Amino acid sequence: AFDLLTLGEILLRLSPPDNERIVRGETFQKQVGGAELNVASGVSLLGLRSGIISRIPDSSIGMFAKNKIRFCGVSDDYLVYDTGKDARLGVYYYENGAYPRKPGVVYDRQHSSMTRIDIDEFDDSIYESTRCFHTSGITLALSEECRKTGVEMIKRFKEKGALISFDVNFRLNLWSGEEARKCIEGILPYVDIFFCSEDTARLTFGKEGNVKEIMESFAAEYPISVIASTQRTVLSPKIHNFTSVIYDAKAKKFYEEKPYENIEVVDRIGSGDAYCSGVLYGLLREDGGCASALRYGNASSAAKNTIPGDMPSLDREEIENIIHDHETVGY
Ligand code: KDG
Repeated sequence: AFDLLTLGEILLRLSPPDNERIVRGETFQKQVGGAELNVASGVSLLGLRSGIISRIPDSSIGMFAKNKIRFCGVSDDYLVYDTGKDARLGVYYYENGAYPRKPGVVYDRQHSSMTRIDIDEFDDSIYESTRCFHTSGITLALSEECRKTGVEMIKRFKEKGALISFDVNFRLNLWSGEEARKCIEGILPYVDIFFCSEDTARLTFGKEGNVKEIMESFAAEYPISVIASTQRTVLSPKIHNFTSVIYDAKAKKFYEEKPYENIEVVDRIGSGDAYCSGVLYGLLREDGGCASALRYGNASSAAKNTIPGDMPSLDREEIENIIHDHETVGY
């Protein structure tokens, strides 16, 4: 049995070493990424049982991804292998930036094995195997099949009593704001834990007011229990402040803490996913609740910014040391 199952695409991440450029460099470092895998990996490092539901090619590239997934403590029980001739793992290229040159992402993920996922490939027992199910807007945007599977899984997991967690994770290069809003409004009646940035709430959902008013407005419309929104201040490209606001919609109570200041940003990709993992861990752990969700979420995200690669890599003790320092010494 799992504490968390996530549904999402696993991507091969290729990046030139250090500050080399894609257009010029000769080598790529290979890693795996993908928003929902990053979340599962963070939750596993913090000490809960997680797994990923996905579809990958039955090839050496797929096996590389599978090995990485196992290495980070995420279960591969619900990986489906695509044996087709055109099976492929989606790829994204990431080039690190250094002021004044911006970091860059190039996607090469169309027609990946994941885009042809079929819900009938999964046994019904999956819906009774976890306390919480998480996916994001990225999955719903990838293809018709991904959307159908994502929406249907949300309904089936909910029916079997799992908590439903959803991160809007809006990507303009995958779908339009209008398409995202329509689709996500259809699943919000099933969502218990909702991650939405302030910008996305305004631009995609047309919300007005400050972050707290936005959260109250979502809670007035939908039966969401917990709403979380990250708050990042970019002081310079490589120095950020970070905190978040969490709303316990049932108790009508907001949770906030002072920001982590002057974070030395090495690679911010995956820091939103690390945040989700900390929040979910904080909610799902024994004696959990919004107060611990806030502390673990903020610390996990702040720490991820300092590490190259998509995935979190600090374990619970390391995160707890960061929380302790943040609350006492202040840096
Ligand atoms: O949140 C991190 C993701 O952006 C990264 O893993 C790549 O999944 C990815 C995406 O679709 O952008």
